[in-house]
Amino acid sequence: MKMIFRWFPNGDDSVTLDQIRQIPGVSGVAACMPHIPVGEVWQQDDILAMRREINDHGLEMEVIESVNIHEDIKKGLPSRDRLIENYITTVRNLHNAGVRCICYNFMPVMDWARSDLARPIEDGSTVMSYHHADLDGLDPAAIGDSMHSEARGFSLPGWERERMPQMSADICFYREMPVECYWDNIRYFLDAVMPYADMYDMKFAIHPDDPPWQLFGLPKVITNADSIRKFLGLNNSSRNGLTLCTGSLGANGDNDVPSMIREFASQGRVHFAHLRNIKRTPPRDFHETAHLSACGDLDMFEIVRALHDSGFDGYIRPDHGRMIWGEQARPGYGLYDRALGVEYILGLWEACEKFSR
Ligand code: DNO
Repeated sequence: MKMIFRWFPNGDDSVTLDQIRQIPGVSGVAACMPHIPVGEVWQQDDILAMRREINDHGLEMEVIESVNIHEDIKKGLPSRDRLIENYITTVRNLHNAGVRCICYNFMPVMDWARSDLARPIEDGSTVMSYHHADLDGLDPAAIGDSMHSEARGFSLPGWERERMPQMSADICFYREMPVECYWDNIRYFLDAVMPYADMYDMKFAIHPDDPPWQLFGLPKVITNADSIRKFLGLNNSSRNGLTLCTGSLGANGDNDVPSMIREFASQGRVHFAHLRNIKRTPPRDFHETAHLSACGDLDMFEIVRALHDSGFDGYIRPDHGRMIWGEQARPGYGLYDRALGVEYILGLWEACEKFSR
C-alpha cells in the first residue's frame, strides 16, 4: 500500500509539495493537469515537467486524478473515436512518465455535487455538506456559481467555469437517454482503452458517483455493489478497476462499505482508495467530518481492515477534510485535517499489520 496526497499544480493549491513531503508516511501525490481542456492530449513534455517538480520534492507521481472523459464519449457521439484516440495517447504519455494508475469518472455533466462548501459544525470547523432539497430542481449553472463563490479562488474539479453555459443543454440530452445506452457508452470506452491499459501497464480506477443517487434526472451508474459488479463485468481486465471512495458510496446507508471492499479488493479490482468519513441524515442528506470513526457514520477501522485483509496493494489517499485552524484552502482539500487523516489511517493500517502477524 502506498499513501499519497492529492495535489494541484501551477499554483492552484494552497498546499505545497514541501508540506506534503513532511507528512509522515506519504510517498507521493495524485496529480492532475486541469488547465488542459478535457479531450485534448496531455503532452509528454508537460507531464515530464510536472513529474520533475514532484520528484524534486522527494515525492512520486504514480497516480493521476483525474484524466477526465470528454462529454461526447459519455454521450456516444461520433466524435468519440477521435477523443478516445486522444485519451489513449495521453495514457501512453503518462506511462512513459512512470504513471501507474489513472483515476477517472463517468459521471455525466458534473463531477461531485454539494449544496454548501463551508458548513459550520459543532467544533467550529467548516465542512462540505449535501442537502438534496437545496440542489435538485435548481439550475446547475447557479449551483456552479454558488460553489465557485465558496471556493476561495481555487478550481473545482468537475465544475470548470467554461462548462457552465453548456450544463443545462447537457442535462436535457441525458434525460432523454435510456440508462442502458449510457452503460453501452461506458462499455465502448472500456473496450477501446483496456487493451492499451495492458500494453502500458496502467491501472484504471473509476470513481463512484458522488452522491450515489439520482440528481437533476441524470443517469447515475456507479452507486452500489450491484452496479459495481455490472461495471467490472463490462470488461474483465484486472486493470479495469475502482477508486473505492468511502464517502461517496457511504452516503447511502444501504451500502456496506467494508463488505464491498472485501468483495472487490480481494478480486484485485480496487486500485485506489479515497478514505473519508461522513455523517448522514437519511434519506439523502449528509455532511463530511473528520476521518475518525467516532466523528461520523463510517467505521474507518473496518474499512482499513477490509483493505488490509484483502491484500490491497494499491494507493490510498485521505479524502476531503474539515477546514480547521484558520486555514484558507480549496474546500475539502486543506493541509491540516487531511494530514491528521493520513496519520490516523496509517495508525489503523499498522495495527492491522501487527495484529495479523
Ligand atoms: C472531488 C473528487 C472528485 C474525483 C473525481 C475522480 O473532490 O472526489 O473530483 O477526483 O470524481 O475522477
